[in-house]
Amino acid sequence: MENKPSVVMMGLGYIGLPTAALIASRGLKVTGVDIRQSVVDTINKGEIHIVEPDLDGLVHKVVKDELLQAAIKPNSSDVYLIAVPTPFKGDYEPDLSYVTSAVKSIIPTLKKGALVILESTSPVGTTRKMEKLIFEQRPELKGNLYLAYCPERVLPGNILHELKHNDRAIGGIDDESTQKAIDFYKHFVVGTLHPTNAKTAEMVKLVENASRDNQIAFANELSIICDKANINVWDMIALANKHPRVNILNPGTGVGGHCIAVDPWFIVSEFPDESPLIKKSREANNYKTEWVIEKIKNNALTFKSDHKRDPIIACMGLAFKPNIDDLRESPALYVTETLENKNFTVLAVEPNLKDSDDRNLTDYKEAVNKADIIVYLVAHKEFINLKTNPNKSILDFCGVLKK
Ligand code: SAJ
Repeated sequence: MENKPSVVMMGLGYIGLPTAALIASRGLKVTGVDIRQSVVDTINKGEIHIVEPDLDGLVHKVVKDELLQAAIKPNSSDVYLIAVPTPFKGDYEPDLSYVTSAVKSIIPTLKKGALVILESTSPVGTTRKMEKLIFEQRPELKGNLYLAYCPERVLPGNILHELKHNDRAIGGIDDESTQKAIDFYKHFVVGTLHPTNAKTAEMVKLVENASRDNQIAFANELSIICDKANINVWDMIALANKHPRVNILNPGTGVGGHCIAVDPWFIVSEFPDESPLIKKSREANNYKTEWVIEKIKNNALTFKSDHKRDPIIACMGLAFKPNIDDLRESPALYVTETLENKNFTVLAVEPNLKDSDDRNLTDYKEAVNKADIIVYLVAHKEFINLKTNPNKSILDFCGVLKK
């Protein structure tokens, strides 16, 4: 029988919990650690605290089978995975306090031959910092500990499938660490596992999201140029994309979510002189959202001078991307709230949110009937082919009318 290592997962968020459950479903004993007692209690009941398709059934099963158990503190184990948040603080500086505190809490439990893998999005050099921190307190482990960085790259909404099937870059602090980490991921990943070093793996993760940010910035800039030139940007991009080697992405209200709008700053903050393009892309995508707000305001002012009254504005979509209910870093939400704060009469529409405690939502059909100005901010499926009065002013910032 193959020897299955025991695993500690530090952080039971939207990456840590699905990963812990998937590993447990392969027959490995996993202790999931989270600093929130409520999360620990929920998981030990076989329930979950995040929204992700199919995760509830899987967690329920592995907890019942006693393969996954949640706890406040880590225990001694063969493999440690760290999947805690790395937000940014102040002037776009990465905040490594969660990673540092997770590492500090595993240090007393480490035994010789243990493998520690960092999965959290991290600035280049973080794995080395983690190594230093560990050996400062446990010098006797030098030469007897394996350390690697292996970023996750899953898409929320499809996490369980992508965790198993996506390729992964795995970078150890030395070749033995890389190989140990690859052997471990083979327990639950069927995608190809690509060996590299820790620094490269750290940069790979940041660059994936910076690359997408840059490509979206290009599309957003085109949308502003085309607006001035009175060209339909969606038609233009569709035609340009007929070229066999051109693939322009979709312009929109801006870039949201907790990854693409955040990770590029980790490169910029560390390499400020070398990253003007990455920084400019971030700024261009943020600017696009401000530009959208100005467009709506100008439209509202024109309406007011024509009709001698304030218009009702329907803001169609609040989520950060189509067909989800996630409002994190959402440009559409920012547009809607900015208009509300400036005392415009706004009907907020988000068909993916049933009822919102802190928000007054309007049904999408009712909103297009009542509104004088209809603003499409997110290309939700409900808005495609939605019948509207052709005499109303319609602003489509997400190309939903072209779908
Ligand atoms: N967007 C556009 N135009 C496009 C595509 C996207 O404006 O053509 C906008 C979306 O509306 C949204 C934002 O960009 O506001 C990001 O959406 P997304 O679906 O592209 O990405 P996320 O943030 O849900 O997930 C990303 C993924 N990264 C890449 O595609 C490079 C995912 O693989 C990562 O795992 C995740 O970030 C992460 O955790 O880093």
